[in-house]
Amino acid sequence: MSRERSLQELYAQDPERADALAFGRRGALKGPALAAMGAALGATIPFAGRMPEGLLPAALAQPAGGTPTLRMDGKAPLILLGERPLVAETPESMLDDDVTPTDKFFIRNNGGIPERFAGDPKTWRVKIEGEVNTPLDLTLGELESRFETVTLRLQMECGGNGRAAFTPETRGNQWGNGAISNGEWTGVRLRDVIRAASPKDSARFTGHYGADPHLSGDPSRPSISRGMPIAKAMEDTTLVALRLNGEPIPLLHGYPVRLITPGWPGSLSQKWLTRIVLRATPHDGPGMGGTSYRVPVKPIVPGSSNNGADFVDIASMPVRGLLTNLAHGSRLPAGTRRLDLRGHAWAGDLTVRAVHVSADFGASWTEMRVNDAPNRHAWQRWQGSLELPSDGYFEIWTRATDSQGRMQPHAAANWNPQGYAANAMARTAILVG
Ligand SMILES: Nc1nc2c(c(=O)[nH]1)N[C@H]1C(S)=C(S)[C@@H](COP(=O)(O)O)O[C@H]1N2
Ligand SMILES: [Mo]
Repeated sequence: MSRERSLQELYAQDPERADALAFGRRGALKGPALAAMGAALGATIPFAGRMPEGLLPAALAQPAGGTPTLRMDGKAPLILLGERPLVAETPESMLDDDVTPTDKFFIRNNGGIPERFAGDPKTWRVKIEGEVNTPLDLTLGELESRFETVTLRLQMECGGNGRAAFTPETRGNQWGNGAISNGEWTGVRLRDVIRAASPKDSARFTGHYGADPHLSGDPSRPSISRGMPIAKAMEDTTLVALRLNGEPIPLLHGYPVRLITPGWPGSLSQKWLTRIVLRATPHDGPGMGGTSYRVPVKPIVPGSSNNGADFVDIASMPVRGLLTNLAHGSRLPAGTRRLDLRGHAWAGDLTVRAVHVSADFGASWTEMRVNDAPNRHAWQRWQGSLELPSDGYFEIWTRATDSQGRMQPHAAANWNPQGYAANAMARTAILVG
């Protein structure tokens, strides 16, 4: 590992020399340069001959100097991406549980964190208004007594998950693959609440409001206020959630009530929920329109500027799989030839049909077993084993396929200015011996 660091250090100090050492002048890793890099990694690279040209080994594609860590009561040591607003990512190896423990939930705020509601949570009010015949102003106590309560495991993934894979870099939090959670949520169905308000025929979209203050301090500005087509709001897995993993929702995650809109960008899961407006036209709050949570209909030139005119709102998130029982950068004992692997995979509104793993830079793939989800919109467990030919440096590539046959690409596709919906396959570097 110390020799691995030495090439990383060389990259930090003298990137040109490091590149020449690792890749040679043509940007391909070959001959003596390859041997040099194998030595720098502290290992041979048994499948080096199958490495695509110009591929930067995942072990080296890490920030020099490490990443800052969140230190907070009640939260695991997540990767701290920003303090104002507070944003933190879950390392992939912390996502091994079937139900994500609350302390391991990633954190994404766009504004401040509101004061904890001091009153009895049953007296918090949520309004349903707009294109309805019977506007509602209900306390949480009334919500719970009027509507059926359900408990479901639901994936919630930030629209920017995987953003760090885009080239050129896009603006926003540089998420790896860990802006995903699969909690056990208890609440009432948004559908039942909307029906109780007797929506008019003109009610075709929602708009959501929460109690978090805008970073500017201006009380009239929502920090984020997104909305969705009524069909998604009426799905029986879209919840007005009151409990997470059997407990009141922690303040950071929306206490005392939030939306959970699984399978679509996490920004539709409004925290600290105060109000839902039904609308005849798409919502226009902060986070709607332009290039916000929108992707090009036809691919655009990566790095080009664009006002989002030919963009569409992201609906269902794309397929993704994670390897969760082997951390990136793990070192295994010499002689290890069989890896027992497991992880999770999900595909927005769809299901996952297959997960394959490769240890030879994608030249060959081994199919894993994929379990059914316990309920719609929960992620799926996959597991299986993989043989290695020798000691050395390997990358385990994990690639999921959705129920319509779409696979994760090798690199982040459909570049867009704000870097949404990147679902490049996961790469986990390991050293055997
Ligand atoms: N009120 C409010 N709700 C919000 C946000 C926010 O900033 N304010 N962020 C959204 C985004 S972008 C995501 S990805 C999820 C993150 O939820 P979490 O912090 O509980 O993981 O909350 C969503 N709901
Ligand atoms: Mo997000």
